[in-house]
Amino acid sequence: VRELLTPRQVALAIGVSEASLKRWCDKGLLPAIRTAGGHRRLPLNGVLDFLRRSGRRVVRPQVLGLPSPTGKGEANLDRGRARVRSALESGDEEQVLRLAHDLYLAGHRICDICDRVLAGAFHDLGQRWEHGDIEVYQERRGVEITRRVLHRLRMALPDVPDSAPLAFGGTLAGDPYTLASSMAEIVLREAGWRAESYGSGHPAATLRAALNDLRPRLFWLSISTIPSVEEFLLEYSSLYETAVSLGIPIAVGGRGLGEELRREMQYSAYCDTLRHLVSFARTL
Ligand code: B12
Repeated sequence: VRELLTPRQVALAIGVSEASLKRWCDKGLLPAIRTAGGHRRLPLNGVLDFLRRSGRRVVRPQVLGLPSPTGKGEANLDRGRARVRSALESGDEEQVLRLAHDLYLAGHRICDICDRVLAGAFHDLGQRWEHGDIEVYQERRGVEITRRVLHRLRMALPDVPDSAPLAFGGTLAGDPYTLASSMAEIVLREAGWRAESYGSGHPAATLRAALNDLRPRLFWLSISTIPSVEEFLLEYSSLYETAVSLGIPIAVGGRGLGEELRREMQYSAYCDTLRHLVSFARTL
């Protein structure tokens, strides 16, 4: 269910008159729907998209359900990474949410926010954990915060039509890493795909069944850790064969895929980053 706002709320949030706002709606600059009584209602994701494209600032982000002062803050990806890392470490969810939205409203693509800011921050957190600078609970809490922030980012994106091509993916059994697959979902949604992450820990057989049942236009696998290389190669090749027989491209990525292992595998695309996934998806 989309969150709907009144013209008055949106005017207040952006700091313009209600009359200007209604004019923008009539010109089609801002998507609006009409209630049964004929009143305009604006979906939150349409408002955020408008703000992003027009470069307008949010004066009262609270009205849009965003933490104050979202919309006039961080616009730099490298600084964003350091600030997200520090906010994740201290468990400051509002700050992570604010930074992610600031970067989005500043016009950055979701794939860059994911690759360079969020994944970058986790890379730094991992190193800090390795050196004993932070506790495991801080890292795990950070994963939960990021999961919720990704959900909010997904809600902020423009709607994807039912007719858009389907893509799905996840991780194989024994691989508990969930964030990269959730990120693949939202970067593809930003690119106009009906993308869904099916989460982690799938036996290859059930993914083969999903490919057969749903016939997506693209399938992704995130591979972060591999308990047994031998078993992985067997499971993976069964999946690859199914995908190929159905004409479904398979994109793989993740820390678990070293050069040597990749030589033993077949795939349609190997991606270092989510940005690569978006580029590959564009060619399909
Ligand atoms: C969070 C985390 C966990 C969590 C994950 C929870 C969850 N729900 O996801 C849990 C608790 C499972 C965990 C456990 C462990 N972890 Co851990 N973990 C991390 C941490 C901090 C972040 C991982 C993450 O999610 N990053 C965010 C994602 C988005 O980034 P990414 O994985 O780099 O993915 C990017 C690219 O690879 C690519 N990508 C990935 N997949 C795909 C797929 C496609 C299709 C595409 C296009 C792209 C793509 O795009 C992403 C964005 O740029 C990393 C540190 C790090 N360097 O990342 C350590 C890290 C991976 N963990 C580590 C360790 C040691 C462990 C444990 C062994 C700890 C322990 N003693 O229990 C266990 C092992 C678990 C297992 N079964 O393997 C080490 C691994 C060291 C090594 N050489 O292998 C790391 C590197 C930390 C460190 N510096 O020491 N961990």
